[in-house]
Amino acid sequence: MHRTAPPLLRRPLHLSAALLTGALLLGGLATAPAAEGASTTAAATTAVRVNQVGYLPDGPKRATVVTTAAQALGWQLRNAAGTVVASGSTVPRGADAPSGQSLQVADFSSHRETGNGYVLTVDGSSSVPFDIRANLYDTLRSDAMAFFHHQRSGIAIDASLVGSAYARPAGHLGVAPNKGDTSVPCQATVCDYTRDVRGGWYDAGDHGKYVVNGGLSTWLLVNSFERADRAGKGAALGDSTLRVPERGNGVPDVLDEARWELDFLMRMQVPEGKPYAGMAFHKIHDAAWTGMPMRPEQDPQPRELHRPSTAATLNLAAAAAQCARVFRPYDSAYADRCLSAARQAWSAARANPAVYAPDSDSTGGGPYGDTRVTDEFYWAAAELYAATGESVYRDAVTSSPWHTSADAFSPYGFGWADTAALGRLVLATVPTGLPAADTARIRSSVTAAADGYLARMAAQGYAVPVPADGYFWGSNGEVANDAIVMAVAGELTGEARYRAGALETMDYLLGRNALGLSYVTGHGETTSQNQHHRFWAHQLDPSLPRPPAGSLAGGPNSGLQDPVAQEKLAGCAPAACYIDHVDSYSTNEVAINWNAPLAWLAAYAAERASTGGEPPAASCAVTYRVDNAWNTGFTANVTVRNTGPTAVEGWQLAWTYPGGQRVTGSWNATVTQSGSTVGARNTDWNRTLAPGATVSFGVQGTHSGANPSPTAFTLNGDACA
Ligand code: 9MR
Repeated sequence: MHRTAPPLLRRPLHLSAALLTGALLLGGLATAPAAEGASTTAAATTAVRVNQVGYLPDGPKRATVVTTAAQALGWQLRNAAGTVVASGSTVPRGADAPSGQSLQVADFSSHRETGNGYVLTVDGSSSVPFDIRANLYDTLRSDAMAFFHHQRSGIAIDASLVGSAYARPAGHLGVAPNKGDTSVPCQATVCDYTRDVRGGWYDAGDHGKYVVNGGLSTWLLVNSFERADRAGKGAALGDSTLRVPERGNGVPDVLDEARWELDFLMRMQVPEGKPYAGMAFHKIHDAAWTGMPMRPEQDPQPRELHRPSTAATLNLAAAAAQCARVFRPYDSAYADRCLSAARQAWSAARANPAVYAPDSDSTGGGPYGDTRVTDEFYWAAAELYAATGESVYRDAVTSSPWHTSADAFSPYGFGWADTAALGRLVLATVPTGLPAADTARIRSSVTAAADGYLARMAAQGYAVPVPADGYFWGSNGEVANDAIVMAVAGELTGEARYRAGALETMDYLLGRNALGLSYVTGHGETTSQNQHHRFWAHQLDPSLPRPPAGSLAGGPNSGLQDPVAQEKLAGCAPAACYIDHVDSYSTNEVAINWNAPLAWLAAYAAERASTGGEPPAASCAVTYRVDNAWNTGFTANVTVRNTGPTAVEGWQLAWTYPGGQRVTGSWNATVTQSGSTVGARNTDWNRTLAPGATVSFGVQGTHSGANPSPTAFTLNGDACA
């Protein structure tokens, strides 16, 4: 099916017949027959579809009921003891085009009491049990982030971090039978030298490493940290919070994980003195598709570098420029290295603006073909401008058609081939020298896009932000990407409906959907568990593990682009075109660009809201002492004590001045003020606040008349005593 695309909008996302043939090779040649008796996921057992993990106390709580009834039905919410704690009536929604089902919606958002084992009953059908609790997403945050460590190439995956079932030797370090990735030749005619392109993350269920997708996924992980940090909650992804080998190095763990890929991306840059210097090779993968199953270190195929592309070069530029900004407080030398790589990539892309990766290049790896790169130019320019403030990048931003196009946020979401929205997100959230009116316009475009997603959710029984014809390869990633836009709109406006929208997409991914299935392994009662992967291929070989908890399936794909989907899913409604079979790579693969927005969203949802929910116990105490005050000025000393049980790695203290005071200077902290709100952030040398330890810093300011001291403080977003 082809859609008509406005001039700047992405081409239709369903593949053409020619490409489909190529795409079939992705797994078709690679796949062994399913083991005898291999089962697919059992059909959903209940008509009452809920988020199987549960709901946040202060979040929306809706369920969808599959029913042919036309009139409203009564619903009852029971606690674990079986007592009805809330009841009400459903709202009939009628026929739902994406799912092909007739639906009603039950809304129990007003029930905020926490507990485990709630069950929602409608018309004789009961949901699976679920929880209502504030720490609902803590585990998903670390599991979804851990996916990237599992996918690392070039390093042993250690049992101490992942458990013995998932431990494996390093893949593609030049140890037989591997033939890569320490000295990889180009495909014939592409280059006459070899490159060391070790490391990075395997893209998905295959062993390929693709710069386009790697750049996007890295950007999303780093962006998840940036977003949390802006909210004063970066510590949740800080050092020693995730299962990564770099724990304890003083750098937020999510940035350590991103760096593993950033290092690889920079290794993919064509060296100086060679043709296309500064560009990035589009991808490196096996010369021919390997069979299933196959652990990375057992892959005997020759590895090859494929021709550089403008799109890959610009994805590298964007991710590396973001690195320069975000890594600077932790490692300025690395930030410099990233910036230099980003600048070189940008220049090389400008010199070679139309080197396109073809869709036909799909032997042994996926194509990631893209023949429209104006949006990649826009995204890279936005990041380079945010990193440097330089006019050359500002001009590239403001002269891009994507800077003013109404299509920067497509109804089909952003993705590896559609990156204009990422440029908008950068310019909306990172302070730049753009005129205030321009920034306001960009921010409005984010909220307008979010409103579009909310409107679509409101019109659908399962509250999905994608249109009925938007269920293509990786639709679950698209859903999560849309949620990111809503979450950022919430950050920009403070309006609760955007957070609610972002959280409701989590409901969709975790079970409130056409199949009543959680698409995330290990999170929910009935979950995907046979995602397409060469190592986690338990369905093909029972001695191998299933995908680890926190792995997101690609999701419903009405394109049916693999033989299993074609055989089993013919005639499916778009939102039901999914099968939990290891060979259905077009509906059931995992991929870094789908788990990255899941991890982003899980980190967002795991944050405790400032109101509602379970108030966390205070783990800090603050004294604010005015040392000197004169007519219009004052100095004050602020002391923060960590009264909690764990070290705080990187702190930000925030307060509000009640008397119009303005901060004019500070020592021992970096202090910024916006309106009456003040934020004080650690310096490089006092960033660690051990349990029981204190840190003091000073501020100088002005006041007029009274100089009342602030009375409430938050440390990394949590209230202090
Ligand atoms: O996510 C990609 C999807 O948008 C494309 O339609 C599809 C076919 O080209 O490829 C997907 O990406 C796959 C990549 O090519 C190879 N590694 C696995 C990826 C996820 O299926």
